[in-house]
Amino acid sequence: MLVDEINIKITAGHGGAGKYAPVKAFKSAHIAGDGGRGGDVFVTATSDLSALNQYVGIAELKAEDGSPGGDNDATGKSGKNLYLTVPVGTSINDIEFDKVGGEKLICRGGLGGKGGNFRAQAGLPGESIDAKIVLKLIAKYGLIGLPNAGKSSLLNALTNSNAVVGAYPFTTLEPNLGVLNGQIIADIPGLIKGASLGRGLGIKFLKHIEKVSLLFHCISCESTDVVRDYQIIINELKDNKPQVIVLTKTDLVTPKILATHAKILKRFGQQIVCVSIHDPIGLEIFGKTFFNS
Ligand SMILES: Nc1nc2c(ncn2[C@@H]2O[C@H](COP(=O)(O)OP(=O)(O)OP(=O)(O)O)[C@@H](O)[C@H]2O)c(=O)[nH]1
Ligand SMILES: [Mg+2]
Repeated sequence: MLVDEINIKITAGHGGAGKYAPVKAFKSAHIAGDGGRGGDVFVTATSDLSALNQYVGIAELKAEDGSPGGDNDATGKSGKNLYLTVPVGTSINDIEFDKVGGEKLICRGGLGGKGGNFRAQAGLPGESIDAKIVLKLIAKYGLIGLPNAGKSSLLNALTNSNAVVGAYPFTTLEPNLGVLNGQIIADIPGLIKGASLGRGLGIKFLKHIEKVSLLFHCISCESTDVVRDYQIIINELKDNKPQVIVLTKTDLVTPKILATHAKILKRFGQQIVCVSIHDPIGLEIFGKTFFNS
C-alpha cells in the first residue's frame, strides 16, 4: 500500500555533557573534556514511491546523542547523523523534496557542554520537529474520472505501467504511475460525488493532482449521461486545471452514439478526444499528440 502521509517526531541528537573534574581530584585545571555534539538529521529524496512505508508505526526518529566529555581533555564522541529517505514529491512541514537526491539538513544536533574543573555544562538538546510528511505525486499528467471509466486501462495501454484493471468500480485503490516519452502520467483512483468532502477514496488522492499541469478527464462511452458524469467530477475539483475530455471505450458504441456524446460534451469548451484500448493506431496518435517530450 502506498503510504502518502505520516506524522512523526524527528529529533537530532542531544549534545553530550561536559566532564566535571574537580581540581582536587585531578590536580590540574585542563583535563575536563567537553561533551560530543549530537548527530544531525538529513533527508534525501528517492524515486522509490514506497519509501514512506519504512516509517509506519514509528513514533520518533532520533539521531544519536553525543557522548559525555572524558578525562584528560578528551572530547566526547559526536553522535552519528541520521539519514532519512522520502519519495520525490514529498514535503516535510514546509520543506519540499522535489528532486531526487539533494540532501537537506532538517534538524541540527545539540552542542556538547563545556567540561570544567569547577562546574561543567550539560549538553544542549538537538532540534526537534513534529514532522507532517506528505507525499504528492509529481506527475505532469493525470487521468481522472468516475470509477470504471477506463483510466487504468488507458494508462497501461499508453505506458509501461501494469495497473490492475477490473470490470467493476474502485479497482484502483492507490494511484498508479506510468511513463511515456519521459513524462509521468498518474492514474488517480475513481472519484465520486462528494470526494472533495471525504466520500469514497477520492479525497485522499485529490492532493496528488495539485501538481499536475494537464488532466485527462475520462468518460466512458457506455455512459447513459455523459454530461452528468462530467459534472460530478468537475464539482469535486478545487482548481480550474487545463483539461482534455477523453471519451473512452469507443469500440463499445456505434459511431453515431460516439458522435452524439462528443457533440453534447462540446458545450464545456474542452478539447475532446476519443480512444479505445483496442485501437493501437489511435493510441499512438494520442500519445504523440499529448506526451511528446
Ligand atoms: N471494450 C473496452 N473495454 C475497456 C476499455 N477501457 C477499459 N475497458 C474495460 O473497462 C473496465 C474498467 O477499466 P479500468 O481501467 O479498471 O477502469 P478505471 O477507470 O481504472 O476504474 P477504477 O479503478 O475503478 O476507477 C475493465 O473491464 C476494462 O477492461 C476500452 O477501450 N474498450
Ligand atoms: Mg483503475
